[in-house]
Amino acid sequence: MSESPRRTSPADPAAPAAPVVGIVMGSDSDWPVMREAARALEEFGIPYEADVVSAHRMPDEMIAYGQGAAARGLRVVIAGAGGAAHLPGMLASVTPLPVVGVPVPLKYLDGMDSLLSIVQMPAGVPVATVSIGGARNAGLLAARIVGTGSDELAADVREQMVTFQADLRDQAHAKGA
Ligand code: RP5
Repeated sequence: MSESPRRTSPADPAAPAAPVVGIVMGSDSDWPVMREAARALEEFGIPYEADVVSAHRMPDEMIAYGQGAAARGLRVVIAGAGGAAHLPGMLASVTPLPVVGVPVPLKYLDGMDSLLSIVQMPAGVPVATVSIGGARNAGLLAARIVGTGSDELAADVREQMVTFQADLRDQAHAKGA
């Protein structure tokens, strides 16, 4: 793979802002899907971090990531995985933060296995699941969650979201014209 998810998004590389969204995935191979979440956050200027934290291959690191996420200043976790996709649900069980799950489609079963693994959570352990391969919406949902805050970043995201939605409306009108 030419690209790796191991990176953050400093708006100003000289003074990197602390990430408020954590993007994690089960494998490097999920990055081509998951980078759309990163791109959405970049559009809104939201600092994020991205890394591989596999529920099955790195269980201790995965638990440590979930347990430490809020204390490190993250406000949302976006977790993507394919197949027996336990990462989002396991993270949701150990963090008080909202977790957005992205079902990553693999070679077999068209991502239905990933979707059902992520969406069928027991009551009490919620994961906000987006569509199969829907990492862009995961990024946009995380942006909206960040936008519920009371700080400057949140106000800025809310303002941008209004413009973003107006653009969507204009594009829909243009298509209908
Ligand atoms: C899952 O297994 C990962 O999230 C990935 O979608 C899938 C395949 O992983 P690799 O074999 O490509 O590393 O845990």
